[in-house]
Amino acid sequence: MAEKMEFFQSQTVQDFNKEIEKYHLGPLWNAIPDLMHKQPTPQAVPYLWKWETLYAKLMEASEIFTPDRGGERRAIYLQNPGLTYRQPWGWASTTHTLYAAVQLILPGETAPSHRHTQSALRFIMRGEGAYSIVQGERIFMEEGDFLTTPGGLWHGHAHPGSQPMIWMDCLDIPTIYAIGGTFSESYPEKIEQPKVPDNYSAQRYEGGMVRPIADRKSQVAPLGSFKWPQTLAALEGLSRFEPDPYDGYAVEFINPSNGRTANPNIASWMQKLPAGFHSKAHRHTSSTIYQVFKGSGYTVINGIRYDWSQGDFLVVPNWAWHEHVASEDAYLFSVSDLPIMEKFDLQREEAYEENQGHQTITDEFKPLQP
Ligand code: GTQ
Repeated sequence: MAEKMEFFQSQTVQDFNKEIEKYHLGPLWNAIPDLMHKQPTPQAVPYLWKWETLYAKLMEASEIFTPDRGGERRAIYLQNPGLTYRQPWGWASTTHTLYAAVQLILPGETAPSHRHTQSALRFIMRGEGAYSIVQGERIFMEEGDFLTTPGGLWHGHAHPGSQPMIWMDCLDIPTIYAIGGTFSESYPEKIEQPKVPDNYSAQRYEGGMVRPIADRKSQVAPLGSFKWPQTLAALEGLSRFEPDPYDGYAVEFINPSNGRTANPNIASWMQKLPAGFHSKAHRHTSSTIYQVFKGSGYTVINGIRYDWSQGDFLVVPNWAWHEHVASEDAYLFSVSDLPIMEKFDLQREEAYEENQGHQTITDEFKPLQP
């Protein structure tokens, strides 16, 4: 070992490393420990954004920015402090693979139709009356609804209702950027016009887990929105039985025509943690962004306690130990890059074996307030 260190620090090696740099060449012997470590060493850090901050900043944004002025959507994204300045133009995404944002649309506003290769999904946090138009279907949104807009589909939003609406966006922007797959274009008109009846797809799936026979053929997004009452009913049925030791009562939004995740690159779950539930700790190669839809509790990530309540967002980076505790009945919406990891055959999971599966809490996270 010492001999090895001596070799790396020797003048001959250091001079050579410097010398080849001039020719845009690099010595593998220097790089390999940082590139091929024993296990994932995430750059994203665990982090929590409070609802009060997100709400306050969205409201401030509404005074200086409209979808007509400047950009096209009033969205504020969550920048992981561990990724800041590491990405192009100083931007940072929420995890190394996914981007999450909160978007506010006011009555009378239109966010123009466009399409891009990035896949998107939305989870409705507050309000009602706005619609998203996807594949010619006006999908009216209500609290707790989940909407999927896989890459390549035209989508725009408009708000004929009467109260502000806020939802969570999640897209695979950093992944598509990293693999050089970015394409995007505006719709020729401001917003696409309806081609099918309003809420068409949700009506076709009103019964839940039965599909119209036409949907035996795999389609990109045969069901555009998953309504909260159906998701809740699924969780109520599930919660008559034993919870999963790590995730409580969790359901995944799926594409009914092929059984895969509703969004091809992003897994989305809704989970119920009943009051008093304390999960076991585990870790996995996928990273997760949680949105606290209802309730309160805390999550211990790598020994640090993150207290959360309604409206907060929490990031659990890849390969981080985590366990959840619910103080009152809690409903957590979450997104993860599991489908991306699965495509590379890299999904792995490990249980925390010590101390009956519970971490020792060494500190508490202090969130920033507005
Ligand atoms: O609403 O279409 O947060 O295209 C980022 C990109 C939202 C959207 C985002 C988008 C959208």
